[in-house]
Amino acid sequence: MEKIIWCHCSDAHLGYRQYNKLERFEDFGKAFNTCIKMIIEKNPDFVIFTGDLFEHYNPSPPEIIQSIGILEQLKEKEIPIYVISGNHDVSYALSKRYGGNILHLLEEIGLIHYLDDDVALVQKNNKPKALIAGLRYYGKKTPDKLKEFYENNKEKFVRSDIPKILMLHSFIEGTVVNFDITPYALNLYPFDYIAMGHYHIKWPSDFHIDNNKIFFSGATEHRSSTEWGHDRGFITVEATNTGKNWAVKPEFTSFPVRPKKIIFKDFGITTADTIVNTTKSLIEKNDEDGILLRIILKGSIKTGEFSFINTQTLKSFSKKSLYVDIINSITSSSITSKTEVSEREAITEVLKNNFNIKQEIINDYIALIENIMKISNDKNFEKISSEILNEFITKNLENIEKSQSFVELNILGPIDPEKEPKARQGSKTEPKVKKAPADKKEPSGSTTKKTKKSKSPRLTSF
Ligand SMILES: [Mn+2]
Repeated sequence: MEKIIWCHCSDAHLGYRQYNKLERFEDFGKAFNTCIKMIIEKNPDFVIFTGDLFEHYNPSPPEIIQSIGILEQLKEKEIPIYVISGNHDVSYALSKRYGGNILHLLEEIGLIHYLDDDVALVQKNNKPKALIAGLRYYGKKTPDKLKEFYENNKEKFVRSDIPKILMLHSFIEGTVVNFDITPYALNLYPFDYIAMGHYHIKWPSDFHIDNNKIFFSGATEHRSSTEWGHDRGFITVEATNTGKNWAVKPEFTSFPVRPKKIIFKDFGITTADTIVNTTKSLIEKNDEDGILLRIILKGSIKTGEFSFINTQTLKSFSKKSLYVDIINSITSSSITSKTEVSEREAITEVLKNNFNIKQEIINDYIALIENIMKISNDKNFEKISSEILNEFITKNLENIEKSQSFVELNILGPIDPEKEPKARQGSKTEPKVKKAPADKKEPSGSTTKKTKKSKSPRLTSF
């Protein structure tokens, strides 16, 4: 029986200089390079890449050089790669004004096949291998644009002698709350495999669901801390002709990236001294060569106590980590910082996004706390819930640490993917870092985000 094999990867975000660190720029290159090298080992007929090759739509020369060095390896092995744009790597307004973009450049020098609302017939030794449709990023307009695109190209999709693939850079229902298109809408089209990008986590978590044809490979590095703990990798798809259509068998291959670690500490009501001393020992205990360390501090400082926590001082306790991010959610107990409603929302976010717990179970959990509040006559929702939750989190962290991955505990507010920051914002190559002497560990004061109380919502960027 004839078999066709392809690999699917996505969201390399080349050029992302996270935390203003050159090492992070290199990390994103290394991750994508590892991905391509491992793909070559699979010897696929072709590769598909579902958007956000670059972090910026106007990549700098080093970023372009990096991408060429990686993609050249596929060209050497004569493995074609089909690429669509994402919301990061192409500005359609500028592309229109200049008559082209960075993906056109890579196509011009023969490194990629750029599908911009286009259909390509993949051929190997003059033999057709697959039909690939690739859409540009349309966000909420995806359902309409896909319909229009399909109508315009209908006659091409009649054949069934080769697998038919659709590439999209969109959120689907089941990944984020604010999705662009439903699996139901996608399944109306006669594609054998729907390759998705934009959501940075492998989806579905179980690839062996019957009749599913929609897959996200996830990003090749962790772009946001909300992705920490999720494997980085690519999908290898084996398609076999059943006579009527093509049956696909996807398999996920993961590869290592820079290790990350997240620590959550709820102090309850305490003093600033305790917070500083405990955090110091927490950092010293978890400090490891080259890791990204994220520390989330929660609790409140006793009324009347000195209540200023200097996150720069806390960061300086780390000697080995590449970067320490401290999320200071410590409040002063004289101020009621959160309403009961926002506490319930915060807990819902933690359970839903980090532990994949269903809404109904969360509702039960919140009802349970409310019952305890009634019985114990304690009106402090935050105190009761964090006691229960902390035990849960501690247990989970142990399990997760064993498997060398870590969870993000999103306690700071609801995730709103709509409010993603503009691609270019703040991540421009800062001369500050370049000038800093190599032995200087931390350009002081430059990158600290001062988290004011616990109100500021955490953003998930894709
Ligand atoms: Mn992305």
